[in-house]
Formats: sequence, structure tokens, C-alpha cells
Amino acid sequence: MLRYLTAGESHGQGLVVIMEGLPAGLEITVEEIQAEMGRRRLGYGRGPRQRFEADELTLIGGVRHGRTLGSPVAIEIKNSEWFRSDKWHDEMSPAPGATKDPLTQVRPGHADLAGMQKYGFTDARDVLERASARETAARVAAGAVAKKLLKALDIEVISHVIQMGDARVPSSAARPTPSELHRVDENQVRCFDADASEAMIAAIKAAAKEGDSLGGVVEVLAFGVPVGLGSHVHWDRKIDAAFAQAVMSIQAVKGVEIGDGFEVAGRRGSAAHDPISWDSDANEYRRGSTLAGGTEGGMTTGELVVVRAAMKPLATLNKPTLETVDTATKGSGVSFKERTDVTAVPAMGVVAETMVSLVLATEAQRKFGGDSMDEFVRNAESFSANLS
Ligand code: EPS
Repeated sequence: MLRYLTAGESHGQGLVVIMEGLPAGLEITVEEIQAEMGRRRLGYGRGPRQRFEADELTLIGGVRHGRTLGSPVAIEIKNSEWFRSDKWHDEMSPAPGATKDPLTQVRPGHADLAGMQKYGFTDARDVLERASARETAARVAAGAVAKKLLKALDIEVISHVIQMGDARVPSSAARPTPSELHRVDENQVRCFDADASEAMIAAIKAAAKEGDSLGGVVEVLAFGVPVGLGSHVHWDRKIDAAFAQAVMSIQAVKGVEIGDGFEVAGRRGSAAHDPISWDSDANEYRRGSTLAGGTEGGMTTGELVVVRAAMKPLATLNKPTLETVDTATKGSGVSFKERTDVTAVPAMGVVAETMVSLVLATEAQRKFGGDSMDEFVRNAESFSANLS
């Protein structure tokens, strides 16, 4: 089974991720992981930090001569912020001491207050450093490895932004395919629809002018997923549930939809399901639409997997106006000011790709197993060849 764990704080020395359960013989390079991490820094509306974060990474273990060894893969990612000056060295030092400047005007919508109460902290920084979406850099490093594993089965996972604030891509618009991902990434907001993308940029500019933030929705598409990942037999083996948990765990995500889940709820049953037909040329079943998002009964159907994620507007504002309480005095006021992004929706799309890829890689490993890549691929091919 594939497992992974991240560690590290936003303004500490760096992040670490350890992945365990990968087969031996998976070809992976620092450059491939680096390229994927570069995609996470894309997007109009990111704050100043993204201009200097380089996501410089080191493969500490589990890879030799460009191939996994079957042992845990450990990746370290340095925080450029730590190394460019000594600004954070005292504030984030692991040595005994105390901060001179505790943050107590907690931000509504962030982890600050609940985290301080839960852990008994008096400085919101003890919470926000880990709650920060900086941690997603480590997830994306793991996701790059998971994507490489999936590529061996011809599975490709992409994403695009379909809503930013109230600017939306029309539901009739074409979806990008893997060969068109470069066009999504080249767009300033990672949107595939030219008109919607202009409206999105205008919405970000308008919010930025007022020191405000914007949320939105991304759509993750997984192509080439075989039938039978996940299972109907138990709640915690259902793959749609695993997608929901994994994607919901992304910082600031408040809603996850599989296929057209929410829209379909308002239809009649006769118009709410993907019709099944037999394609005698390809010798396989086909669904006529993607309403179910490529899953039925907690299993993949072999169709396009569609997972959408809604991100709330960031809780840190460049011009804080949200009413809050100072935890030191219990006096009312507005939340503290921190450097921040206007929106991180385009980056969240890349993180959502990562989470969907990690779920697919985990479930593919569970279904097909194998200690080496050869064995893993052979098992998957044998399953597909024997489908009836
Ligand atoms: C983040 C706030 C910003 C983002 C950061 C996530 O950081 P800072 O407060 O240092 O300006 O830039 O994201 C990253 C550093 C990153 O690499 O994605 C937050 O509060 O979640």
C-alpha cells in the first residue's frame, strides 16, 4: 500500500515528504518532480512569495540511478524564504525561546483560533505555520511520483479552473485533454476558456484593488483510468469517498463534487445516469456521458474521472476587514495583517491533481500490487486483457 507523510512549516527551513510502498524500478528524476512543482507556482493573483520560492529539492532516499528501489522515497524541499535572509531564523528557531511578537488577532476562516484552543497555544503562528498551504509543495512532490507510476498504466491526470469568484466557464465549454494541458498552464489563471479567463483576471484585479481575496472551482480530469479501482464492499474502500477526503484535505477547499453530483440531485432518475452501450470495435462498454464522474458504487468504471473542488476565498486579506477578537485582551478588532495571495485557485488545481493522482496510485497499487514496476504493469495488463 502506498502511504505518504509530509512535515515542515511555511517559514521554517523546508518541507519533507516520505512515500512508502512504491514498486522498485519506477523511473523518476529531480527534474520531473521540479517541473511539477513549478506548475503549482503558476497563476495570476499569487502573492510576492511565489516570485522567489524556487522549490529546490533533494532526493534523500529511495532512488538510485534514476529508479526507485522499493524503499521509502524521501524528498526534501528547501524554503527559499528561510535561505534568502535571516528574517525567520529567530522566529522559527527550533531552539528553546519565545517569540517577541505573538499573533493574537486571529483570522476568521483560518485555523488560528480553533488550533490555539485545541493545542493550548497563545501565538497563532504556532498553528498557521503548519496550516499554511505551503505544505502543498510537499504533496505535489509526492504527486509527481504518483503521476509517473500512473503513466506506466497510461493514466493521465490534469486540471483546469472553471470558476473564479463569480466568473464561470459555461457548462457547455470543451474540456481540455492531456495533450492540451500546456495550453491550460500557459493561461494566466489556468483556464481553458478564453472568454471566461478574461473575466477571471478582471475579477482578480478588482478584488486585489480592494485588498480582498477570491475563491473558485477547479475540475480534475483523470484519463485512461481502468475499471475496478476502489470497491463497493465497504465504506472506506469506495474510491469516490477517497477522492472526496483527499481533495477536501487541501487547504481552503470547502466542497468536493464527483461528476455532476449537485446538478444531478435536481433531476429525475430517468435523466440522471450515464447510459451504457457496447462498443464492438473496441470490445468494451461505454457510458454516453460523464454525470457520475467515472465512478459507480465506489468503483471506477473505465470512463473519464471528474472531480471538482470548491475553494473558499483566502482568509488572510491584504486589507484585513474581518471582525475578530484579540485572544490576549478579548477586545474586538480586525484580524492581523500577513503577506498573502489574492487567490490561489489556479495553484489549488495542481494540488487537486496531486491528491486525485495519489488516490488513483494507491488504489492501483492495491488492485494490481507488485514489488517491481514490471510486475505492477504486467498485473494491470493481465486484468484488462481478461475483462469480459
Ligand atoms: C500561504 C500564504 C503565502 C503563500 C503560501 C501559502 O505565504 P506567505 O505568508 O509566506 O507570503 O505564498 O504559499 C506558499 C508559500 C507556497 O509555496 O504555496 C498561506 O497562508 O496558506
